[in-house]
Amino acid sequence: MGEQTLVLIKPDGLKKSLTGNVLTRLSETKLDIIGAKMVQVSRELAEEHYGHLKDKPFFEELIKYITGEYHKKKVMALVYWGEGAIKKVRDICGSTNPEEAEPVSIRGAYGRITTAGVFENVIHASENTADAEREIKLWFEPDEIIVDIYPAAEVEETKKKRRWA
Ligand code: IDP
Ligand code: MG
Repeated sequence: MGEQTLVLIKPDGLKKSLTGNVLTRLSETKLDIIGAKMVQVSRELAEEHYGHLKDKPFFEELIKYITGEYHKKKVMALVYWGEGAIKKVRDICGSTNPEEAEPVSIRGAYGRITTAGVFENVIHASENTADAEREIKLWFEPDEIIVDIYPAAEVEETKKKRRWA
């Protein structure tokens, strides 16, 4: 059965021009990309995404890292879809701590630990199906994903939005 997972190329990955390398590594999984976009991460989005780590001593540094304070103020967000997507992507990412990650994994090859103690590990990938659902719904609107992975409803909206002038 197909499943989906959220991938973020974090600000250090973009600053180090690793987008191509990371996408090439992920293409080994033969999974489908069903959503992709660049995002400037607000503090609000960062705190929501990493809400489960709020009590950790590195939380404030982590928020600064993911909002791009140390690199570029952008991340690339992707949804990968296919059989065993969550595990396949996590395996290629490697361990959370880049010093403990397999040298040939993305984090092992490109990650580092800063002197402030942040694990700059290039990539985020959902850990399980519940996290994947929460994270994909946080980062993407239904119409930004080309497969109907979760139920969505049509709603009447009067919110202002920008169009090309
Ligand atoms: P994961 O990204 O492998 O799922 P999580 O425990 O969910 O790991 O942590 C989210 C992010 O927070 C990590 O990717 C890493 O950037 C950072 N992080 C996690 N643990 C530590 C730590 O012990 N020190 C510093 N940063 C950490
Ligand atoms: Mg995690």
